[in-house]
Amino acid sequence: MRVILFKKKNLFKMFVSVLLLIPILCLLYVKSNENLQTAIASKQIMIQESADPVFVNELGNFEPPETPPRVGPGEGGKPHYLRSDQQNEEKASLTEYGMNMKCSNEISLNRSIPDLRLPECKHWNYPEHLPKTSVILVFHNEGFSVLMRTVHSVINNTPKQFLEEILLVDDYSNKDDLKDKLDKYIERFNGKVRMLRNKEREGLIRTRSRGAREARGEVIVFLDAHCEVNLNWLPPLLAPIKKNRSTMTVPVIDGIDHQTFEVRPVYQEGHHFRGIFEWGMLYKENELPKREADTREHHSEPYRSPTHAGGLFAINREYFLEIGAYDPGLLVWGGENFELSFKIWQCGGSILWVPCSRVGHVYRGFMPYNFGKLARNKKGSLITINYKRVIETWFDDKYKEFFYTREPLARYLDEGDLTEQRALKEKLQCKDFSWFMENIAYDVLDKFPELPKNIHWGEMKNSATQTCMDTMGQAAPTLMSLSYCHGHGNNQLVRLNAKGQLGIGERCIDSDSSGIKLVFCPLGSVSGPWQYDEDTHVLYHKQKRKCMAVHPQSQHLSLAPCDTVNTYQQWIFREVQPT
Ligand code: LR7
Ligand code: MN
Repeated sequence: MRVILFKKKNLFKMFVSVLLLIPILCLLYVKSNENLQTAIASKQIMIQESADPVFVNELGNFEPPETPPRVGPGEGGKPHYLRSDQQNEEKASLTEYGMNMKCSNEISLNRSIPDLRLPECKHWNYPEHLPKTSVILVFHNEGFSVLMRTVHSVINNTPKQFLEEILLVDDYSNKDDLKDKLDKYIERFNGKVRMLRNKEREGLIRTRSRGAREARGEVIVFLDAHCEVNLNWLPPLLAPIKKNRSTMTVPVIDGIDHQTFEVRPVYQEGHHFRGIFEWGMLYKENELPKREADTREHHSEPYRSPTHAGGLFAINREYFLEIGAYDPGLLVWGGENFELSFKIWQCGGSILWVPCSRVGHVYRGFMPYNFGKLARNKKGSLITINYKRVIETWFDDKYKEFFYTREPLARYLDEGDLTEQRALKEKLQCKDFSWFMENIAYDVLDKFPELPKNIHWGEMKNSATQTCMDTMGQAAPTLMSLSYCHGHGNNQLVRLNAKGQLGIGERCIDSDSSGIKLVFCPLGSVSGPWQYDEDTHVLYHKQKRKCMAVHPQSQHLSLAPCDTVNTYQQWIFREVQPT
């Protein structure tokens, strides 16, 4: 046995070395605190290597160590309310950004948000080696603090070894604080955060394709510039891509309130939804159909989805470029989510939604920017032109008709040259749309059945008042009104189909005791109560056995006993033209 005897001299030596050690230890402590968030996230990767994530039944290596909860405005994802004397500034920032930037500015860029994952998610082990990722944030005139909170949240919640870079692509913003101040700010990330700037406004779609071309990671993840990622968000997105490079993965997108920045789970726990569409190409979500649910073993495992909302997803970079990135003919905003989804599915890839990856997104109150020169001030029709490009490329004739029935003015719009898109479809030997509808998007027709032809569409003018049916921009359920016939369609574009459904946009017209109303169409049905008499021009309600009428004095719309010679009950449909 060795006995160590401390001599006085030795004791002194020890004392000196302990003194020297203290600052070193302090330094290490500070350093490790800086890296704490990253370390927490990295802990969540598994020890054993396997291309598939493994589900372990005991609570494995996934619980992050308890840290004292942060305190301050908005911490824990709690709503942050401003004082009443700040209301003017609050309103101004809402108008400028479509979200309460004044509120955001008071919340830490490193704030904590609640872990919204299913409890089961803590039991998944992900492969230790996963592809390195470029997180691409394209932005146009975003608020500085919201944009930077997105960056901080990615840095804080992403295992370092998987993050190649965060690539910011500025789509020609003109706000001062997004220039030098931003360039200076990102220096603190020591090259991890890189900036590209467009020389002119390109719109989000082209800007993302540019980001993809210039990114350095094997995988790219797109996020909107107002997101906060949740605990261990990235490995669950990367694992399926590692297994199959033509799989695109989509996180579950939680809500961040645009006024208070409260973080709220998007679904009630235990429910899964997937992305579908209606025939006017409005994006919808549908509870996971049994046919897909039945293919799964664990409640928290990824599932197939026909499409996605657009903003947040991960994909192998080279694969994205091989399938042509986004169609370069799509302008600014809208429809690119469908283009990419149809292309992926029809050309041999797949889209998985990943319940264990969760990201918060600020849903704005309204869109604060215009579409710039590219749109020639025609917002509405620009999005419809994008939809038309997408359906003319990917739909079969039968389905194209449903789109034109639901969006009659689209026939007149110029979708531009599709030669290259069709050549790409040929080159990649893509399947037709019926295959997609039968095998992947089989729940679409349950919710939005085949559309019967329109008997009439256009503005619907009353013969007595010479005014037109108009929603006045009100959301359903609301009473319908009459107003000056402007001939532009929009809120006056009424369609009557062969099964008696009277619709405006995605809504329907029906009647109750308060009058003629704009209502939600019954899901899964395309028929309605109306019958139009081509000779007398009255609109007959088959169930209530009355006719649509205008009250001569109040102009109120309601049902009245039919009187075919009364001009207040006569309606003339007139087709309109796009403007
Ligand atoms: O001209 C533009 N240039 C840009 O760089 C217009 C916008 N942008 C940026 C913008 O700063 C933001 O970072 O592009 C991103 C998306 O724009 P948003 O946030 O104004 O769009 P959104 O959230 O209202 O719209 C959804 O639909 C779009 C259709 O083109 C995109 O696909 C968005 O990414 C998409 N957002 C989401 O999917 C988030 C979650 C759910 C929803 C809706
Ligand atoms: Mn957004």
